[in-house]
Amino acid sequence: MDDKQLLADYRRMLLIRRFEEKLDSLFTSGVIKGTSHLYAGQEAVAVGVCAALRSNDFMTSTHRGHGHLLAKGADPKRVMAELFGKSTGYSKGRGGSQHTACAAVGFLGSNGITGGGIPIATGAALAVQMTASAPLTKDGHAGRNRAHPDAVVVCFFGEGGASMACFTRASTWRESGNCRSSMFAKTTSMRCRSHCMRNLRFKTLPTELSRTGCPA
Ligand SMILES: Cc1ncc(C[n+]2csc(CCOP(=O)(O)OP(=O)(O)O)c2C)c(N)n1
Ligand SMILES: [Mg+2]
Repeated sequence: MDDKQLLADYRRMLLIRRFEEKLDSLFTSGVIKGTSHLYAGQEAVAVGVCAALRSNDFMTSTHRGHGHLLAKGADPKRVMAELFGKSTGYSKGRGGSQHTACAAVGFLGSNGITGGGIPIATGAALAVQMTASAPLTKDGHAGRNRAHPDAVVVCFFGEGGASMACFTRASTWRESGNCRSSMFAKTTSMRCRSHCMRNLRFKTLPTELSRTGCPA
């Protein structure tokens, strides 16, 4: 990776941090109603992964989606517009913090379901594989809805998602070669875990991964 790329990645990480700080103050002061889950502190994960992706690769997200969306190359003004419920937002202001999608950068959506991105990524990876081998149109074109044949689908999830049944099923599909997706889990230290996390039947991320045969 050259200096230019490193600088661009550092700028994107800084953009995410500043964006999240602003968002935090907007929510805590009540300017934006409701709640939001910040991505601050994890910028390097998303930006590092996105540095290896192309714009026509796909990504699924979590309830901490703004960081992923910005790392994938989204326009911060349109992300903020979405959070303000404006029609200029990526989901026309109807998705808000946890339900934004942006087809233009291959962002298949944030969502509030723990591990919810896992089945979406598995389905998208299967769709890429199926459309890649589909015949071309009569005039030799790939067709409007056809993904790039080498498209990659990346799935971000927290360690909470690794305790969900869909994680085990998706890992089995992946290992059996039924689909081609990459899964990136990040873990929260025990000290920071929420009450609900402690109630999940979950040990540690490496334990869950080894249970399914996935490399940790
Ligand atoms: C299916 C489901 N069960 C429970 C919840 C309630 N819940 C909200 S956040 C959360 C913890 C998620 O932990 P993790 O995936 O590690 O993400 P983190 O918040 O640590 O980034 C839970 C259990 C949920 N949103 N979805
Ligand atoms: Mg966690």
